[in-house]
Amino acid sequence: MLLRIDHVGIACENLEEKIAFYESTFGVTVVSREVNEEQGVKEAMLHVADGEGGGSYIQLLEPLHPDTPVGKFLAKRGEGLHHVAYGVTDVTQALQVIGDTGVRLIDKQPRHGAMGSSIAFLHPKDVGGVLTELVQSP
Ligand code: CMX
Ligand code: CO
Repeated sequence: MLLRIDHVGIACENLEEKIAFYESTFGVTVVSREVNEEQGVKEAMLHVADGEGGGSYIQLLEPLHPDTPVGKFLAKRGEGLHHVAYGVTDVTQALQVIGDTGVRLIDKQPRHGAMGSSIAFLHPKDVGGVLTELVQSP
């Protein structure tokens, strides 16, 4: 069902500072910057590699407000790895199959993600403490 690791989501206090760090330390480049009001983030995608069904990326996330998923995460845990996102062919179908196993779906249907993708989250408490995102590339 999983095609590849689409991205790792990293929570940070200052997006521009973290972009500069990743670019100078790892030689990766930003391919997309977006504000996603629905997810409460200002974000950048940095390209790492190409894979089956799409690329793989580092997603840097700065909260738009304290009362958002990433804002709450920063207040509780500080900067660091926020979620892992797997590429799938069909998010709606993957949600159905995974939901049937009893894992709680944060999103019952796909939402809009970075770069025109469709995304959905699985509850970290049912995935061994890992907030997990499914991504269908456009
Ligand atoms: N990874 C692992 N565990 C996490 C977590 C994370 N990122 N965020 C929260 N948790 C844990 C908390 O530690 C807490 O555990 P305890 O009860 O043991 O303390 C529990 O989940 C509940 O956490 P909370 O702080 O009360 O937060 P909420 O329940 O309000 O929200 C969650 C948690 C996962 C439902 C919410 O963050 C969410 O809906 N996330 C999905 C959307 C999202 O993250 N969007 C931003 C990224 C957008 C993108 O990638 O494009
Ligand atoms: Co993500």
